Amino acid sequence: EPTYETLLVETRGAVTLITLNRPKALNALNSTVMTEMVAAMAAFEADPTQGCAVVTGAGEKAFAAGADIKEMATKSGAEFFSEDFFSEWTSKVVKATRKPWIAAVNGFALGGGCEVAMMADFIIASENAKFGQPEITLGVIPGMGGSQRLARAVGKSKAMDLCLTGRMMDAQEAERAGLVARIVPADQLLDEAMKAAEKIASLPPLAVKANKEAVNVAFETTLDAGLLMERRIFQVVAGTEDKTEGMAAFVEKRPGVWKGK
Ligand code: CO8
Repeated sequence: EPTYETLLVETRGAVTLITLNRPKALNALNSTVMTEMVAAMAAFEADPTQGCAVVTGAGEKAFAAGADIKEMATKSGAEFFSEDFFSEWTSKVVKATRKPWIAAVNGFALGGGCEVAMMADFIIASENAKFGQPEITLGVIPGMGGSQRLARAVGKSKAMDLCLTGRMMDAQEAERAGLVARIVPADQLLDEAMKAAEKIASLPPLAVKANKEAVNVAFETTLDAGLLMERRIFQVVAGTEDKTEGMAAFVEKRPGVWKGK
């Protein structure tokens, strides 16, 4: 397995565990993290033995406390624009990844940290997780989806509240608002996230990709177009060998054996 400067990446069975690993900077996201995440997610996506990934943060304190402020402090507007700073999170980490990945949020998920968590297919939070978009306090706005994905996840009022005041919300508030799928005790976070990922990785892989694709359509289009897409995706997976096997296994009261075909 390749080694990274800012990530720990390990495969555990069919699950890839990616740990953001700059604990002294509360796992702040710099250009190296970005480049390495692109590589690690591409490797996960390309590896046929891997079915799901978990992304978490090193240390007790933070998932990620945002983009690296020290790196951004001296960058000019023209540099942000010419580099199209951090656009690859969306194009390469999110859009190019058809397999699911889970954010296991173990502490602060602020600014870019909250935004990376929202790029995951879902969030499992420890009870001490804290979410926020404090960019306003730095004289800027969210730049990796915080104004867009957060508004879609929790609605306009709470997204405005968080972006305009820069305050943090705790795991309970985030779960009530629909940002977080589940809250678990801090010492069980990784186990629970790995269990969820193992479950996903044990299911028919084409159906897994199809389910992810279908739910994502809901964020991109009208209800009518989305319902049509859902039927079409259903009709595609209904033609797989895994569908024949899954329905036969149900009738025969035995577990299915998946081929990914
Ligand atoms: N960047 C760089 N270093 C950081 C960051 C960060 N985002 N967050 C924490 N650190 C560093 C601190 O500087 C400190 O380092 P040092 O020991 O060298 O001084 C170390 O991590 C520990 O942090 P603290 O001492 O501050 O720890 P506390 O427990 O006192 O506080 C907090 C924890 C509340 C999380 C605090 O660290 C904090 O407020 N961090 C910044 C949070 C923030 O503002 N995040 C948003 C950043 S902006 C952003 O993400 C925009 C993304 C869009 C970019 C794309 C543009 C197109």
